[in-house]
Amino acid sequence: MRSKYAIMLAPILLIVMLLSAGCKKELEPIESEPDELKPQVNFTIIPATEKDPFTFSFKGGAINYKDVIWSFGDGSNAFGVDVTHTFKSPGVFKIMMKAQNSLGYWAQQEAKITIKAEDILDFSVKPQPDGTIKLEPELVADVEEFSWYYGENVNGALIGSAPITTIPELKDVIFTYVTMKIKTKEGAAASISKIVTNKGSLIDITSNGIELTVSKEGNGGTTGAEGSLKLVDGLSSTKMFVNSGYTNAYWAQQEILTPTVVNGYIIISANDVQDRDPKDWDFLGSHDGVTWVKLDSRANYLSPLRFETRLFLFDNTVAYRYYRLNVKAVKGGTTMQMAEWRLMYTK
Ligand SMILES: [Ca+2]
Repeated sequence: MRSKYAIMLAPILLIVMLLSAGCKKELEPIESEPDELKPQVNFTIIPATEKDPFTFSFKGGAINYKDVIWSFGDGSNAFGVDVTHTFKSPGVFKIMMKAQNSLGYWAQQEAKITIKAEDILDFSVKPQPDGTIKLEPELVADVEEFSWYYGENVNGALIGSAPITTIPELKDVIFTYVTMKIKTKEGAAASISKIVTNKGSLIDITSNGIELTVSKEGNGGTTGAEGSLKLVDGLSSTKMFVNSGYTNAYWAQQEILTPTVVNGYIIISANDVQDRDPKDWDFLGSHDGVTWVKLDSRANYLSPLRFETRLFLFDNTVAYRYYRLNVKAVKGGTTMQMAEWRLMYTK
């Protein structure tokens, strides 16, 4: 019996190290070998079906145990070796299987499940000939309930609950957020939001990998607290600030690694001093960074609002590699600032 225990100890210790989990119960030092062999566990995760992306089967392997408890990282538990669980929302969940014998010895294994809303649901934005905008789900999951909202989440005004829905042409605003929420037969819910325009949904290209160059660097240099990279960092709370010597001849340029059709851009005003805002500018495209085509032009475009997101759309069907914002005048003075400048296209 002694030799058998010694033989069994080696693999058990290995499992303890691998799983950081096996353990003997505390406060009760065991002088002699246990009467019962220590538990071992392992499990595999099997997604239910593509139509039900929230449900998983957990096939456990356990020996030398009395009880098995699972925790799914969403506040719920289950008992038994083989279990099935439906998560109620997207998220990152830590799964843990723990087996315990009658002496209090236990072993456990952990794993992680990630459920992303964007992998499960999407919707298309289709402008109609009469100006209205059709919203149509594109789904992987079987869905029982739909709801559509204005805004970046489900707290906005309810648009409707039909699978395919239509909103009026945008007249007072150039863009609006729309959120689609779905609920599955198993009771799981998820939502996804898009920026909607009269030309389709708005896609931000700036985050896809661009190289920024500027004719005059911002405060503190490229990576400074108010340097040029703050123009494209995705944060309206940070700004590029040319703190002296703005001479009505500033440009910023984005090189897109894969030439892409751009038919819009966003400028977000900075936190303070409206005089520093661009007032007159051109937006240009180029294949080679040498010869430029003017795609959009704005004059006397001013807003007293701070941190304001302004979207400018224009017609373009050519995929350029370079896009440039050529600021020809600020509201006043010799300094200039912008919180963000982002390239967009609609689809
Ligand atoms: Ca910024």
